Amino acid sequence: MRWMTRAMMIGGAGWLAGCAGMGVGVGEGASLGPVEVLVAQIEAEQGPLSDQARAFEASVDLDGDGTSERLVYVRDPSLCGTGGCALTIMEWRDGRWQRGQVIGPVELPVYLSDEWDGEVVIGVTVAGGGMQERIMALYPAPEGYPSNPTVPPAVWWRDDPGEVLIAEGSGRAVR
Ligand SMILES: [Ca+2]
Repeated sequence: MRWMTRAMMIGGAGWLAGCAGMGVGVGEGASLGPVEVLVAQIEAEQGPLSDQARAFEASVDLDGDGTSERLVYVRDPSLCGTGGCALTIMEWRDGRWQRGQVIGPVELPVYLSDEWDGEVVIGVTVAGGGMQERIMALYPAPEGYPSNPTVPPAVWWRDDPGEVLIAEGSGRAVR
């Protein structure tokens, strides 16, 4: 990768943008970050995101195995409904980022609890659709986290939700 770094320094942002596009086309997934992998998959399935698309991400070891997962939240008018957008758990497997569980609909912020029984409780904000805004706690189960935070087994998190994992203002433009 050293030549690439050097070329990027010489060639500047235009060259880098071209390279990233080529990387998707030839399957060089190992060089792509979790947001780029997810956005490429979403666009392949649902068409291009808008210019307003923003991505939010946070790194956390959800299962305590020593390898961090990434929580990725992509906000775009083409993806999101009145209740919010999807929160995707990206997992590092076989030398590349792969899409894991999808949780939604979710609004920001996303919270992280102290460890619960060795695993991490995710808190998500739910609102919209006539619902009062509240924070729902998602407890991990053997099959994963509850995929819909608006219904059980997600539970209303009435206590202090703890640390903010993904804040409203932390996103970046996807392109
Ligand atoms: Ca892990």
